[in-house]
Amino acid sequence: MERTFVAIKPDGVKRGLIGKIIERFENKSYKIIGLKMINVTPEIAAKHYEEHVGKPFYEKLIRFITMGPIIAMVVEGKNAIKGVRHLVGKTNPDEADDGSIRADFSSFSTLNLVHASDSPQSAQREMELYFKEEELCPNYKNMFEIVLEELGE
Ligand code: FUP
Repeated sequence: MERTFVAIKPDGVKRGLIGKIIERFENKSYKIIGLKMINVTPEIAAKHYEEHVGKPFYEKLIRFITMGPIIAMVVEGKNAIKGVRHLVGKTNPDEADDGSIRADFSSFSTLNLVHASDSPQSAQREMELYFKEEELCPNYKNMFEIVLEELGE
């Protein structure tokens, strides 16, 4: 099973979409093994988005992610990195597939609700930025795992 880092950004929290967004991941089989609400400090924001330093949208992105609390999560499941990105949808909600979170809930790239790691390297880096290993709870089975186990898979 693969792990990825997911964050519900301040717009998702303020709009009361925490439950609806988490439900999308759980419905698809992914297991939440780490979850907390935090205020992102400018220092954490700078580390998180270091690849975007110098881009025209960088300053706004940092201001936005530090504007209010986020929900930080570690999500586990089969091909979780690619699968979660698919559920989240393209960066620009107007280009995101119908049924994806960004397409269904936003029209603005700056207010696109969710962050999800884009590679195994970023997943590792971002999980370590937001979570200590002992904060994770991988020691339970969700219903998908239970049924698969019954099938002998
Ligand atoms: P994504 O991987 O889809 O979250 O997108 P990126 O890592 O490329 O960009 C990170 C964030 O920068 C986006 F979620 C929103 C912001 N952004 C803009 O505001 N405008 C852009 O043109 C590109 C990104």
